[in-house]
Amino acid sequence: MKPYYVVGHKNPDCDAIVSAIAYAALKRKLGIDAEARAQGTANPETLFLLKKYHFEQPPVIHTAKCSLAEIEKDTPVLARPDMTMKEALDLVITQKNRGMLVTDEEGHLEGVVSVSDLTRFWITSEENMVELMTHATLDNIIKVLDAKVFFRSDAFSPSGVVHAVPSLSDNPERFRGSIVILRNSPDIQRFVIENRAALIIICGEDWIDNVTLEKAKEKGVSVIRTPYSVLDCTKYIYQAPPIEVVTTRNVMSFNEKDMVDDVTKRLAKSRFRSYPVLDDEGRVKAAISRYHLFNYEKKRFILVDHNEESQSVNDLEFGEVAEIVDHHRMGGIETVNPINITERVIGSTATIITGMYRSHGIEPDHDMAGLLLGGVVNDTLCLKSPTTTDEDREAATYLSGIAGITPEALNEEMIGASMSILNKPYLELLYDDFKEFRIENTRVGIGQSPCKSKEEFFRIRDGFLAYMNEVIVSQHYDLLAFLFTDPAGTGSYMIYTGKKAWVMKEGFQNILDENGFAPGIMSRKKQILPVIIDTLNK
Ligand SMILES: [Mn+2]
Repeated sequence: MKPYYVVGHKNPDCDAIVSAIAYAALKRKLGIDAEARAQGTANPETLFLLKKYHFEQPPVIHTAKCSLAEIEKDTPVLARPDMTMKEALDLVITQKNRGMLVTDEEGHLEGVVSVSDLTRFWITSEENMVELMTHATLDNIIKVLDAKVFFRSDAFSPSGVVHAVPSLSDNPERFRGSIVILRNSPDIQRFVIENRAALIIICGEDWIDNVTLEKAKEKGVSVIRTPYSVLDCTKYIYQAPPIEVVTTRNVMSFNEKDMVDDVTKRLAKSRFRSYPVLDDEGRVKAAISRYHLFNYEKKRFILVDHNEESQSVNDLEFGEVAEIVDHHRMGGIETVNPINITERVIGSTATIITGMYRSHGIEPDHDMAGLLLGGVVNDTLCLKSPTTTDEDREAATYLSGIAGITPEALNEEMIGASMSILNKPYLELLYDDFKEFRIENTRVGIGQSPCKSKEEFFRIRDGFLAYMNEVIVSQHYDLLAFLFTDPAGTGSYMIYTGKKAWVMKEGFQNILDENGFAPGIMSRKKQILPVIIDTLNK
């Protein structure tokens, strides 16, 4: 079974990362296999928090689709090219007729051998049988016949013709270079040796007279003895050639990184039963059949700090949403089965998760409490954002007690670690946290970023405003506004432009000070948008 993946939204903030880690840990404490994932790298203040409390950054997940590496497959039945067809048949039969993958010494795929490849010769023409047998080595023949060697000639090069139980009246020409299966009758043996057979195979008695053997050595004819009957011997000897002779090459194969849905499409055009799955070096890792592609276990997700598909893992429809824990507006996600949703009007998802620890009677340890506290203070601007509730404050007090640090002190440390807006390209700064609204016929865009100090704001203001003026022209906004918000939660510096810029000026005239600072203003949704709507409708 795959674990549940607990994952926050795209472009992850601190709350998204913290909630994923903390909720996955809680699930595991409750005996449920869960792992945190992230949709991107954590920002600098989150990385600081993770390091401070000894957590790893969650691995990044790119898609809800599964690759072949992530689904169940068959263990491949592997064979080397020099294996005899008999060994291959025996193996295939014990493996319930799955195909065999032929590889070189390093495991690189050379081709596929199916049961039909191994048995086709039974119904083929005599010519083909002869051709096939020219590939049989003496070692392979000895192996398939369990044979004992009386004499082996170094110059074994069979014509491919096999004779069984010849008679003295046969045409002597027939025996040159052939393999002859016979019983222990010295006169026949000598007759065949005299006519330069390549090999004689003695069935039955384990014995050859010295005179005959000397003659064989003299003429360069190999002599072996098998315990099998003539009938079995004739059957098995045709299974002596190595499987490389019947290997199908250039077969369709897949890389373990290929996505299941792509593979399914490609398989629809092909008719084999089983296909090799390779790594990047072309080495065989597994075998896959249609069964695996239509019956695989999908990835299951627990979404935290978001509930909208557009903010969630790519290709979410290929996975399953099992649960949602969030504090945003509902954005419509469809599920196959009923699921648990915890959707609260509250300052941070970390607060909700803290409540879940407590309701299960599990106290977060020192590090986990510090982590959760970081999530709460970061998402609520140190409990000063208008979205902050009593429950957030209470959770912060509780976590603060365990972690041994005040919310303010932790927030300060995180702000210290955060990236200065002066180091960000304007484009990133504008769009990293950007929301667009359409009010009547007015197109409004509002961006927001934490800003550590008044000095930073003054240094960036003019240049950034000029950039926003360019964006207004190219993107046709009627109003473009930006909030530089104090992460300690005192308020925001505001700049705005566009032909409807008067809306901001008029709407906030009683709030903005001479520096463009709006004390206590931190929320677009709760504090900016309502004013814009009111002012426009006046
Ligand atoms: Mn949040």
